[in-house]
Amino acid sequence: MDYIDLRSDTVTKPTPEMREAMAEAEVGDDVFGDDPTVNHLEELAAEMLGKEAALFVPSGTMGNLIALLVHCQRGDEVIVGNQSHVYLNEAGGMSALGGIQPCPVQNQPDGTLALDDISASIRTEDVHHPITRLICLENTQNICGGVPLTPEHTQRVGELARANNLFLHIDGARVFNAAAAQNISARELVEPADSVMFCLSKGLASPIGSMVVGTRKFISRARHIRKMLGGGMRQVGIVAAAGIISLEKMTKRLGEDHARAKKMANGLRQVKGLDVDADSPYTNMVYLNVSEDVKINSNRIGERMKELGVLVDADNTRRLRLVTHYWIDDAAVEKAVSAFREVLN
Ligand code: TLP
Repeated sequence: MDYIDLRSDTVTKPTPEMREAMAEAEVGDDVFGDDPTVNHLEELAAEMLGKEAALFVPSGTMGNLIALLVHCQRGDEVIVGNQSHVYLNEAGGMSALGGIQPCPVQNQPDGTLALDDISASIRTEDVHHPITRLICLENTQNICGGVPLTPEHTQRVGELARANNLFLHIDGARVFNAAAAQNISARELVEPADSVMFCLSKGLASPIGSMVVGTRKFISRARHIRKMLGGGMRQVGIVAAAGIISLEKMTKRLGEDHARAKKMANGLRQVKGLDVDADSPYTNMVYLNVSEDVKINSNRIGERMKELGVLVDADNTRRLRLVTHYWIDDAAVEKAVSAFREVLN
């Protein structure tokens, strides 16, 4: 059965054009720097993000970890959102593998970190204190609704970082969604950042892979750490070929996913028993709650939806996130809304 899969945009399978490019990709040993397709992808990513250099990495999690390991020494502290992926969903890698301590600051409902909160979290010079080294932003901010951070906010955080001799890293897993939603370039959005990680394997539909971008010096250190983590890959142009299509083509169509998320949210607002968040969606994520008066639990909702051909990521809470992507067309949106209506009746 071909499911309508709304669990995440990570589920996107490669497009037929990607599969063709992958089959025909020119390859070489990328650890030797010999893979022309990877080299092309890295140049393209650096160019599009307005940074000097880029590195192809297996996952967003490894990309964020590499960036943190380049910027920080053991015992350093990183200011992160308390709802950020790097803090909540990366298996504690920064502490376990880097000896880096996260300093969580509350994410505001709009995904931002309040400048006063950041300032208050920067350690003073004191023999007792860890050294604050880095501020980490997430754009789009996933848990806060897939909300895009504005270039103005990013600029202000960048200024604060510079004034305090700190680095700024952006977890831009979905930075092209953030750019599309605000009708600006990703390059403009990440201008104040020293490093950015973004994913090819989410809304950009590649099967695998993320990119880390920054200065040449930063990327050369990052390449070393990628090897240390076991992320040096060989004839990986096979995968990078899809990444090139992600950057050249898929970045231009994300508005369609955002429009379909809106259409889905509007449809679900008519379904009794579902409370779609007031401002949802900002990009490709619809966030909603199952109302308290619905007696069936969310696990059961997930099972029933699956029987009707729709996959949703339902755990035991009443909160649901539905994500649109390349493989969700208008008919899929309509089918998903009617499946919810049937299950909740
Ligand atoms: N996010 C996944 C899950 O891990 C939650 C998802 O379905 O949204 N940064 C952000 C903001 C992310 O949302 C994710 C993945 C990552 C980093 C990690 O990327 P991968 O999965 O490639 O390691």
